Amino acid sequence: MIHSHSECERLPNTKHQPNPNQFIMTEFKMLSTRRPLLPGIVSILIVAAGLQAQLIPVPNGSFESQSGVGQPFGVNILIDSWQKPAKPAYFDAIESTFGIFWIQTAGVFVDNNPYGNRVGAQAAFLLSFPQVALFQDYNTLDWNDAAPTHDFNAVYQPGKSYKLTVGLFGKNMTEGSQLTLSLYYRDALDNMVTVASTTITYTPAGFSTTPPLNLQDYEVVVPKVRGNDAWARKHIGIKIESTFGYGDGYWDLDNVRLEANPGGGQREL
Ligand SMILES: [Ca+2]
Repeated sequence: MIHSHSECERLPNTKHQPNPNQFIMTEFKMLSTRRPLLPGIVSILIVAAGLQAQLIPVPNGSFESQSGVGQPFGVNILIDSWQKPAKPAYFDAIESTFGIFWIQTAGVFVDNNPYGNRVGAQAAFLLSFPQVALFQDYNTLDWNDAAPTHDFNAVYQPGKSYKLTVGLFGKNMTEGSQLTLSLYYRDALDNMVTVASTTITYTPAGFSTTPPLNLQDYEVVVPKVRGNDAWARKHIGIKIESTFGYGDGYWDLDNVRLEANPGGGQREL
């Protein structure tokens, strides 16, 4: 237990006052005397809790907002908490030729033709054009943020490994279309630098549309972070990107989960 300097200073003042911690400790000692097994059980519980995976909340990781209720096709292209990349130059021609706007290439939708393992009422989609993406880190801006909210506030802590899991399904795409899931950090120049990634390749057989439909979990794992890794103590970023395709189909996704795992008991500071 590490006490801060101010806490140490405060201790003498509380000496002659009722001290709740002292009372609890006294009670605990009495219990221990009566039940000698208890301290052993307590230490086992502490060890078990220390090794459990810790879920890190990902804001709007279930794509429930903004709601698509009442919108055409139940789709809302305004996604809270996630940022969309700027329109790439190649997409100007798509906009003028096909009338599809960059802002429309990703959105959330009311899942009326449901995936059995969807969470909540909505999922998200990315059209299979290259560079269509959703990403989120400590400093990203969603559609109506004037300044970063810092709601997604997680760092790569030395001694822990990290796992990103996303439920995915691909539909109607050219075989070989690809989506990449990444965990990244920002370097000193604010560039996104990938720490680990997983690329999923679409095949009709791999994503059979014969009911019942279920999203398939894909994972990205960052091995135990070491203190001298470039990403150590940097904020975690999540990116979901259509990396190859012709825009002829789409990827559906839901239930973005991020967890930290204590890495085998050895701390590296
Ligand atoms: Ca959802």
